[in-house]
Amino acid sequence: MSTAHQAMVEVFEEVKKRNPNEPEFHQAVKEILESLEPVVEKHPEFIERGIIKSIVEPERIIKFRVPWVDDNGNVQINRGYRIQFNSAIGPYKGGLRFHPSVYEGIIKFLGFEQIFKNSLTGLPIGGGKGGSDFDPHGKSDAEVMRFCQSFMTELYRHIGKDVDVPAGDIGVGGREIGFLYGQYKRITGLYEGVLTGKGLTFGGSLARTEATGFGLCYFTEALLDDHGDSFKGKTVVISGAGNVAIFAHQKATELGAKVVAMCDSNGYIYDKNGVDLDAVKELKIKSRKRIKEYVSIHPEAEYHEGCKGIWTIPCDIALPCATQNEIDEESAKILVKNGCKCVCEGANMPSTPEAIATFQENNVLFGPAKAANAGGVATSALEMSQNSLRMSWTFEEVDAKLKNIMVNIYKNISAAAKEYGMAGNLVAGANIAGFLKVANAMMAQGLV
Ligand code: NDP
Ligand code: 2IT
Repeated sequence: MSTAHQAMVEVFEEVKKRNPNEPEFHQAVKEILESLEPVVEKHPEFIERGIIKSIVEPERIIKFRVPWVDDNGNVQINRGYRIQFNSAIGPYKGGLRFHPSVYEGIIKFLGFEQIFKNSLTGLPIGGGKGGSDFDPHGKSDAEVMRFCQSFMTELYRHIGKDVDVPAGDIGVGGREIGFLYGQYKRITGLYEGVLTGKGLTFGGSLARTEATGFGLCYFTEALLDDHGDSFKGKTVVISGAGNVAIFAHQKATELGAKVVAMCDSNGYIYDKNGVDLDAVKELKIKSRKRIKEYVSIHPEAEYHEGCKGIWTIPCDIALPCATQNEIDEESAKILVKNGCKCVCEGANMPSTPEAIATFQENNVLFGPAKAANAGGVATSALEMSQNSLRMSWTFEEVDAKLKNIMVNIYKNISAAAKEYGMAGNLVAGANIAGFLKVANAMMAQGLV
């Protein structure tokens, strides 16, 4: 057994001991440590100077009570989190997730992955993530507002435009960011770019709403292009029907593909004629309804309860854009059997380790989340720049920068994989390229 391997195993054992019952965090850490073995073989100083041990430990974890009153006058108590994971290359940056499944382990895995993703963007942003076990489904706008105000009443003291800049994630979109921003401004009196994904009338950036889905398709197109292929004429399955999924559909379609299936947390729709995006936008963005209702607009389409079945629909390209671990080994095998040639991750950690191994063993082109979905946070960083300049760029300017960033991410991770003798393994390439910049910054700054 090599010393590098032994050292990584020891760090992983310590992570499991320190963070018990957090399987998602363990999963994210294990993948990174495995990818970094060849790096620490070449650079033992990353072990000797404690960089590996430090990078898996958050700089700070903030955990707080969020009391609010529902429309019936009942007191509700939720739990809020902000994990400020790593500030070596810039202020903490990452979304807030409001979903009943949120607990410390989810925020920790997301915050940890965010360090490497943000590094890959090439922009000066550290890694952080936050959220709550609050479920916005079925809540009135007034309830969501009271919840957001209470959440920010604690969070405001921990964030700031040069300190920590939260944004959206599952369950947190334009409405929630607006309420959070209003409360921050009210408490602090500061009109500053403390959140991204803001409305266009108060400091938001054009193309931020579209950025993660568009960026995912720019990345996928770069990967396909490197293999002499493109989206043109391809059949695509996209899970989710939220912010990322909707704009992935829009861009994939613009690039010549046909999207035949989408889902929400209850079930999936299959429309062999191509999913009508305007209908999905109307249902999921405007009316906050269930995707099931798509079939009342398009009776020729099918609706099936449960999400897993979406991966049984034959496709050339799969873009998981819903949630973590949504593609397991069984689903991956079905995708491969049905001829799927490319999987790029819009969601964070949507494929289990076994699913990733299945894709790699079968030569499926695989774009990992840290790289493929980095367009959202990259455009958030562009929003921060515009706020600092007190200027706003046009949609075309932001979109062109986004595209350039995604193509560069593809080139950089591809080159890193090759440099470490794993050509084509973009999981390793993303983990290594993302790590090196942060690790070098940590070394230069000394023990902090
Ligand atoms: P949204 O809340 O806008 O949409 C999430 C979608 O996924 C909804 O359709 C939701 O269904 C579905 N979904 C959520 N949880 C589950 C579940 N447990 N099982 C099945 N379906 C589920 O979130 P986003 O589109 O912003 O986020 C989607 C993914 O992309 C997440 O993994 C997020 O971390 C990641 N991401 C988001 C970025 C962003 O900029 N927003 C940037 C990078 C990554 P329902 O409508 O029923 O709730
Ligand atoms: O996972 C992610 O990168 C996001 N949810 C976006 C974070 C951000 O700060 O824009």
